Amino acid sequence: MSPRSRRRKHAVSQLNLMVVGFRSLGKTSFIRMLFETLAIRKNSKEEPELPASLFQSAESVRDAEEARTKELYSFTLDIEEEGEKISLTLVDSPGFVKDNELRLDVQVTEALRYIEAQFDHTLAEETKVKRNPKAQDSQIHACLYFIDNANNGLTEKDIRILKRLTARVNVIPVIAKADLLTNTQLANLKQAIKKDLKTHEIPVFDFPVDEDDEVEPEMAAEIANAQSQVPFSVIAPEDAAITDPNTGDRIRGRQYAWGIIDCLNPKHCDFVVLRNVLLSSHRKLFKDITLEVFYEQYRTERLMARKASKMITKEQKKKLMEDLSEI
Ligand SMILES: Nc1nc2c(ncn2[C@@H]2O[C@H](COP(=O)(O)OP(=O)(O)OP(=O)(O)O)[C@@H](O)[C@H]2O)c(=O)[nH]1
Ligand SMILES: [Mg+2]
Repeated sequence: MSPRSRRRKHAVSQLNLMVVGFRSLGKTSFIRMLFETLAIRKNSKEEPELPASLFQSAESVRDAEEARTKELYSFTLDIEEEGEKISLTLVDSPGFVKDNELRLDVQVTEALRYIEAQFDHTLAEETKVKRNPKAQDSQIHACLYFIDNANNGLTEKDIRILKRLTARVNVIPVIAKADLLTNTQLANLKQAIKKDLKTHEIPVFDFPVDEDDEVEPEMAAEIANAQSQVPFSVIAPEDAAITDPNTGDRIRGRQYAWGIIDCLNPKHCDFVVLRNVLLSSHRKLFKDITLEVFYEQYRTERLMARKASKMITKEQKKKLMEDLSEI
């Protein structure tokens, strides 16, 4: 093995994911479920500092207020996915409020500011004379937008938020708490959301298929399957220990009088498909689009703004000189 390929084999890929959406839709529960299914690398040098919310579900906290995510937080895990080493950062954010337009706008701006601040890190690194080759990529590569399944599609507020988010980040729409919907209701809601996205020309991540790229048939089928599931439905498990009555195995799910939901069963929800899209099949594409489209766009805007402010100063300076000469 050449040193180069050995280096590549050990290379760690950075992936940064964020969740946003209105209050109490299951964002933190989703992060907890994702965390529970990850293969954490034991050889990592330092133990990651993990938030308490990962070990205590909202169901087990009596006070609903206590369970609410109060501020944006992130944590990083060294994981291994299909033989690849990934440094995964998950960013959880406070739920948007529905009944205060002004506050909602501020909250969306805060989420966007966080995303832009990560671009600023790259920008600062790029402009350094001596760049750090080990600089971390903190850009948000994909953002899951949680949609309330109580509505018949996207609301006016969803549309407004999505328009702002899709200008800065790969957005993946998600229907949370899909256990509350029947099959028909879920199918109808998915259709309605797809239609709303199209009508309002909201460019959420759309699983592009590169015609020139030689994709293996198995992979092409996987991509087509993932694309057909958008918006992805997810169900978070309850805390109770549930065992499969046939095999006795532990199930991450929800138990009802009439049966058991297995959150990891693709027939019950799209969690496994979504997880694969995020961590494996589309990981590189998310990163490429973030750097080549969203970062480039942000960088251009920043440079133009800088140039404009310089021009204003020049003009102002000229006017000042003229004013002075008139005295
Ligand atoms: N039925 C059902 N309940 C869920 C599901 N996911 C989460 N919940 C419940 O919904 C409530 C809110 O869950 P959280 O994960 O705290 O929601 P959140 O979006 O992080 O809430 P905020 O941080 O306040 O915005 C809790 O009582 C969860 O147990 C689900 O898939 N199905
Ligand atoms: Mg939360």
